[in-house]
Formats: sequence, C-alpha cells, structure tokens
Amino acid sequence: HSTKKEKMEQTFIMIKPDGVQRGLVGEIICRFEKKGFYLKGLKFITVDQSFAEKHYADLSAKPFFAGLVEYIISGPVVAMIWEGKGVVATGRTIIGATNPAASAPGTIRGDFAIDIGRNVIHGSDSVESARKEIALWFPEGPVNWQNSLHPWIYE
Ligand code: RTP
Repeated sequence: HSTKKEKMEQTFIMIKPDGVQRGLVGEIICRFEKKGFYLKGLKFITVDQSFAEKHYADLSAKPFFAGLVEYIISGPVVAMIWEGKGVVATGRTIIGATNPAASAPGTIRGDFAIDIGRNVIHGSDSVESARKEIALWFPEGPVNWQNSLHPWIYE
C-alpha cells in the first residue's frame, strides 16, 4: 500500500503581502486544496524585519535582499503547511518559475504575477528547507488531523 505515512512530505507555502492585498488568498488555497494536498497549518500574520531576515537568511548576500525583506514585512502574509506525496516539488510546479516572465500559464505566478519582486507566493525548494521553514514559522508544529478522503486520493 503506497498510502504509508513515511511517503508523505510537508512543504511551507506563504502567500506574500501582494497576494493578500490583491485578494488571491482563496484562489491560491483552492489550487492546493483541489489538487488533493492536505492543509496542516495556517496563520495570517505580519512578520517583523528580523523574522523575515531569518526566513531569507540564505539570500542575505544578494543585492535584492533588503528590498525583499521590506516587501515581505510590508503587510500580512498567509503562512501554511501543506502535506502530500511529492508536495515540495509539485508545490513548486503549481507556483511556477521564480520570475513570472518565465512562469508558464496555469501556474500561480504565470497567471497572477508580472514582476519577480512581486511574485505573490513562496514555496520551499527542498524537503530540507521545508523542514527548516516549518520549524521557523510553526514552532508549535502542524495541526494533527486525518483527511477522510485519503483512499480516494491515493491508491
Ligand atoms: P521563493 O523562495 O519566494 O519561493 O522564491 P524562489 O525560491 O523561487 O526564489 P529565490 O531565489 O529563493 O528568491 C526568493 C525571492 O526573492 C525575490 N527575488 N528578487 N530582484 C531579483 O532579482 C530577485 N530575485 C529573487 C523573489 O520574490 C523570490 O521569490
């Protein structure tokens, strides 16, 4: 049976302040939900500069770092944990390429964004960064619940 818990992954997804301001929260959650992924954590919060710098620590040497931090703290974000088989890579596929100019139509960025510095959403780029980001944003851990449609989504 491939429904075993150990094949499940979790990823960290964040709707950035522009996604919230533009009223895309429902649309974005809808895409992950309809795909069959399970929502395991959700919070609507505004983070401060030191928190944003921690989240983007790997990019601290980049020339766009200060602008990126300013953007992320400019308003509330929707922070989420999504769970499912291959959700880290598939989540990135649903989101689309970092630069919306290159993101395919049908992806979130391809459909809703134009500028790289206003690209609506973040998703973890590996299982390891997902683990770190979930620990940072959800120190209390995910919500523990089972989806009753599981056998209809997984064989
Ligand atoms: P994210 O972390 O937000 O999912 O994006 P990503 O992995 O696809 O891209 P990454 O290279 O980690 O960059 C993080 C965010 O920084 C902004 N950025 N701006 N001005 C620029 O050249 C530039 N490059 C990246 C984007 O908002 C990107 O999502």
